[in-house]
Amino acid sequence: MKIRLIDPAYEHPYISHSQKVIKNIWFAHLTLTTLAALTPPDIEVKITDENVEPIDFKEDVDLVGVTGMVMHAPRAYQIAQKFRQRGVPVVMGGPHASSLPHEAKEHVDAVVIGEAENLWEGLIKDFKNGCLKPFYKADGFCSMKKLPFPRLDLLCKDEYMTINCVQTTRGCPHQCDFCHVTHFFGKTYRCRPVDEVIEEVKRLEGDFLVFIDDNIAGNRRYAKELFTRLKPLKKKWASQASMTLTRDPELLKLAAESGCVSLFIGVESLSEENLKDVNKAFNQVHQIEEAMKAVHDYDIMVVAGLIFGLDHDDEGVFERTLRFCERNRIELPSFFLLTPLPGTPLFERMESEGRLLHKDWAQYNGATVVFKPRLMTEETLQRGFNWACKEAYSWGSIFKRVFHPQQRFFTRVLSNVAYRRIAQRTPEGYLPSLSRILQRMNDTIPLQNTRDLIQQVGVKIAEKKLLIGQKAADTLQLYSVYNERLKILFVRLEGSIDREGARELVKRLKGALHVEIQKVILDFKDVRAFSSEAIVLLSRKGLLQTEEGKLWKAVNPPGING
Ligand code: B12
Ligand code: SF4
Repeated sequence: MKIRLIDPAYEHPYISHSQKVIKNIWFAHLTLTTLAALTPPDIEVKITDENVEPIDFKEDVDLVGVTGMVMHAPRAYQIAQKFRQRGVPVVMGGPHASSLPHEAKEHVDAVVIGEAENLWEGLIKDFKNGCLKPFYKADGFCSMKKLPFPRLDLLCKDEYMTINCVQTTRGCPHQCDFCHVTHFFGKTYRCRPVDEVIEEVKRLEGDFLVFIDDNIAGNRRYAKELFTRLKPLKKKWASQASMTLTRDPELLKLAAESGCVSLFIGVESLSEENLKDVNKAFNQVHQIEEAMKAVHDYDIMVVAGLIFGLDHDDEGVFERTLRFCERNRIELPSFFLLTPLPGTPLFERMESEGRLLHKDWAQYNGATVVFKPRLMTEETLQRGFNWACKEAYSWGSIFKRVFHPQQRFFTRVLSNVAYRRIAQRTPEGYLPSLSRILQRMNDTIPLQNTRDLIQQVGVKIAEKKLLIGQKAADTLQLYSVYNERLKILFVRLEGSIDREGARELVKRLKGALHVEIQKVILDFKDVRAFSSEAIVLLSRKGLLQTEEGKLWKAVNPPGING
């Protein structure tokens, strides 16, 4: 019996990678090599990764297995159709088929839902006996002990940057709303026995490998043991981890000592509200810069995953995020557009809010807007994203991020050059017209004179037992968000306002006036102290008026709710 396992290619004018790029940055995932290893030895099994070699649709095979993420689904269905037309049965599994098994079943003969470890052999038996079932659903999660080593020998090894991929854990202890991992694995985090991982690593040729885990440090005790055991092997490795890894200096040190050279870290957003919205508040915004520095201190490169299009992202997000990457010398900024993947809580929310633009899965690729963003139009989000992708890999930005006296200088430059090739194919974008204004609006205003500040009094004291005897904050922080759909600029003020601060605020607000802005709402709720001169000035300029219908509208101005 002959089985052909297929990984569909993704055909897209600028997202698909050329052979050259695949060779520079791509590593083979472990899906089909794992499945091949689970196949009984009396069966001839072969793999085609369509990204690197064409499929032979005329091949003499008995059964075809297709995998695929959401974006690959339409191509997977085409492939299935071609084989089925010839009478060759097709089985589909993987992230997409597991999320939407009934949709998949319309295109294939059998669907595997979830992990294949406990199902594949039985499925093959059923096939041999002519009683293939329509669905095979994993009943719980498989044991991580004694997993067969993936059949890396079946890959065209020279077509990838590396085929040295190893998985040490499955799942993730977190549950971010946009992520497919917890949906697929439930809230489990399973670790393979360290001995088995070490054995697998020892068998790899060459000195570089990728741990394809979703979060290699999800269990710190396990990770510490693994890294300690890796040290003597003197390999170099790359992987993915959540930011929580950076909070354990011992773990980070061990990672570096065991050969870690690069980590993909899901930073996702620089907005606390965004992170809270998607259940990722464990990424603490005020700690991000420190976290990046901690990783760099060990000469580990950072590939930072950053998402655009979250509900609190306005037109300023693109420039703000790119400047953050430059300031923190992020080696490889990796921007994604928020993508509601079927099966995730994000998908359910977007669908119930009627915000999905369509269900053309091929467009669910992380680089195409497929939903209605909250604070901007689809077009602004798409163009801003394109701008950020291109701009991040302009020579100017590469220079700012990469030219500093740390190790691995050439690796940093070469990987940026490879990413630049991809970025250059992105269609033209533009920086939204209000971006500069929004950057400037949010700069902190330092206080000049704290002597005559009057603490806010009244209801606040009674309600919050705040302020009496407290020192006033010595800065004024502005949090400005523009809603392109409503054409309103919201400015939340926090800290203290003296006369100079009020002047600067007036200047900035006047400077911010733009044809696009039809109203500015100023929220004074979090202002702890004003000087009387500041109140006079703000009032004279009309910034404390609370009436509707005016260009400026104050919410919680001093002396009313304060
Ligand atoms: C390595 C990896 C990558 C590599 C892939 C390199 C490559 N050559 O493709 C990189 C980093 C480049 C990558 C990129 C992307 N990835 Co990725 N990636 C992974 C990761 C971490 C591991 C994949 C792996 O090897 N798993 C190990 C194998 C053993 O598990 P498995 O694939 O699930 O297979 C098992 C079962 O599903 C089942 N099975 C699977 N297929 C089939 C087929 C048959 C016939 C049968 C019977 C069974 C079966 O059996 C296997 C054994 O149990 C997964 C997360 C994960 N834990 O799987 C994400 C993941 C697959 N990626 C994901 C995404 C979204 C992407 C991107 C689209 C991100 C983006 N926005 O750009 C891109 C797309 C790239 C592309 N063009 O294909 C999502 C997919 C979600 C979805 N529902 O589509 C995942 C699940 C991660 C996540 N956070 O949600 N990725
Ligand atoms: S930390 Fe990463 S892998 Fe874990 S649930 Fe969140 S996005 Fe997914």
